[in-house]
Amino acid sequence: MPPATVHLVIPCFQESGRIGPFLTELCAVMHELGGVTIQVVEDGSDSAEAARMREIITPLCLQNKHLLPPMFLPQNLGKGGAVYAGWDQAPPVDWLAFVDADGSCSATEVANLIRRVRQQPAPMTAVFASRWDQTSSKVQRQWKRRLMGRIFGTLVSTLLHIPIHDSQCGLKFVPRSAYLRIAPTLRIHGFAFDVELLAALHDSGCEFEEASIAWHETPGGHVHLIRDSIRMARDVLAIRTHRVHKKGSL
Ligand SMILES: Nc1nc2c(ncn2[C@@H]2O[C@H](COP(=O)(O)OP(=O)(O)OP(=O)(O)O)[C@@H](O)[C@H]2O)c(=O)[nH]1
Ligand SMILES: [Mg+2]
Repeated sequence: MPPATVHLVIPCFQESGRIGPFLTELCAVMHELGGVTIQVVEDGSDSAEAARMREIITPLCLQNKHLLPPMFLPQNLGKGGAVYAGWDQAPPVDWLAFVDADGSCSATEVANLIRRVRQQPAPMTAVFASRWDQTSSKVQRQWKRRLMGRIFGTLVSTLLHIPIHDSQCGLKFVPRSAYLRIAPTLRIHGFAFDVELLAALHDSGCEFEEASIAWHETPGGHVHLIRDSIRMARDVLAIRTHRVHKKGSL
């Protein structure tokens, strides 16, 4: 039987300075693996940035059939909005996935997780990469981000009663059939979109599992530790309220 197919979206905002080496490596590794399409979704950066992204991606597209032409969104939707825009236009694959543009998670790690999801007899259980294994020398993050990640993970699992350690890791795989069922209910497009995605999958009966990965933080991140954490915490509260209204209780 041919391996399960995967459509891998890379959400990008102002990433021309970081994406080149990672995208090149990803194209090579996915070519070896087969059955994977990759698409960059450029999330409404300015026209100069869009031109720089075209300069990087066009030659790679010519060399790599499995790298689809990039999608340029007319305005900035947020990371979740870009991921969903890519997933909504995906070819009819078995798995939808996204990975961060900065290469903090290497192409080899992406391939490892693809091998892992392909072990499922049919796509059933969503797989969320996790940087939770604090003892692992494979996870290199600034202590501030590590701490905020812990606090946020505890907030998510406590408020939503969903056992997860790292809801924000930038590599996730979702069975396409499960996504299609919940897509009309998804409203959060910012950095907390993963939390709503997780809750919607959970409530729709789709199982999920966390998979430890290696992570080497790349400098130049866009997430502002205080400002974005406050926004994300507000989004988690909104997700909780919405769920309570829908289900009557948690
Ligand atoms: N589409 C879209 N993607 C964004 C936006 N902001 C950030 N991203 C993407 O989200 C991913 C993660 O952003 P990063 O800048 O790497 O975040 P970070 O500050 O390094 O945080 P961590 O990677 O979680 O430690 C990257 O692929 C970014 O391009 C945005 O406004 N829109
Ligand atoms: Mg990053």
